[in-house]
Amino acid sequence: MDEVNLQWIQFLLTVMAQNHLMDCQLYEFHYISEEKTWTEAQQYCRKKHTDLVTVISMTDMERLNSNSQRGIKEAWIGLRDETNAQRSWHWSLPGVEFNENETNWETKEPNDLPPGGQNCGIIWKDSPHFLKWGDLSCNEKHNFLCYSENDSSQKYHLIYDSKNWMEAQSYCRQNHTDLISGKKQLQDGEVNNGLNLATANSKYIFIGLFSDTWMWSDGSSFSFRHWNLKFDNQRINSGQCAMTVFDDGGRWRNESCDERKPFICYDDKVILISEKMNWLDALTYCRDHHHDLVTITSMDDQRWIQEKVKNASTYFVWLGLRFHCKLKFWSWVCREAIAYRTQATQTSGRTDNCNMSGAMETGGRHMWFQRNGGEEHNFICSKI
Ligand SMILES: [Ca+2]
Repeated sequence: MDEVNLQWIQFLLTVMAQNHLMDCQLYEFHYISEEKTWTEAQQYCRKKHTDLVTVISMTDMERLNSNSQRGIKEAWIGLRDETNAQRSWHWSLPGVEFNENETNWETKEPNDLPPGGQNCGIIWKDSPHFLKWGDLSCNEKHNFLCYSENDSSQKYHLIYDSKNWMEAQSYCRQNHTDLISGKKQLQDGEVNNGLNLATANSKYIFIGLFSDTWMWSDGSSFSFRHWNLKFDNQRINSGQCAMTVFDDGGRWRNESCDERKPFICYDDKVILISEKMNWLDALTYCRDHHHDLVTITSMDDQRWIQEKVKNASTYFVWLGLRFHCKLKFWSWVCREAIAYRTQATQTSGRTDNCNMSGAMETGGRHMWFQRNGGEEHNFICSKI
């Protein structure tokens, strides 16, 4: 195959990626205008679709807002605060999971002091507690740290306005990406040396750490929240449910679960197959029984699949990613997409081996690896 042909094929794939990306969407939303209690809505969604909707990112929120139906002002989503549920810590930035083994709490923190408890995370701006984590009331107003995903010159920003935690989160999402999240970001040299944290106007600085008792109906662990600015997590929400309010930009409000509201279901378009097969058999299986091996075209897709692969029984899970030996490039089986490449495949060897396919590790950071197509792993199919 000569150079011209190769370029032509890549061009075609890129063009198709722009036109048909919708075909590869991993989950679909369904607006139901009939008013039901949260539990009735959950039953309806589980019967006719997959479940009440799980919202994993701002991209999802934009999708929900832009597809919202005329006449529906607010709708149940799949988030519920079960009575006496266990409180757990999360990071604000989607995709960063809170890990008990990677913390930097100050001694005696988190201590959840009364009144009302302490559900939001701070760091100290100066010694002797410099950069140590603590918990604090979310209603206090402090300076805060934002994280910018797409700004290579300055990823971290100390904001000298004093805001409560929810306002700080909103500010960071509007002007940057999110509040700073995860131990790795907080240990970045740019934060502890580049930013002069001692110049902050407040003793404490809010970070993207928060704790709550809210759980998704489908059991997934996504930590994305989009509460209204008056939301008070310290109030007892026990036994309440969450809805999205469209004239408030889709921001969420807590409400008694017995109220009757329209609601949003979702259809999961991917399925984890717990059988072990080589890549080609996995591809054939998916095409016979479902649609295709899964294609990942965005960070949100990646997160959606990460949640799925946690239930796999193998160390790797096949994706619809294959190496074209003669043309020397990787592509997705879903014909349109070669656009998403940021999570570049880790190369454990040379790519001259012709039987190479892409797999995601089921643990760790869920990176992609090139694996010999003859290996047998679980895999993920997309559905029509
Ligand atoms: Ca505390």
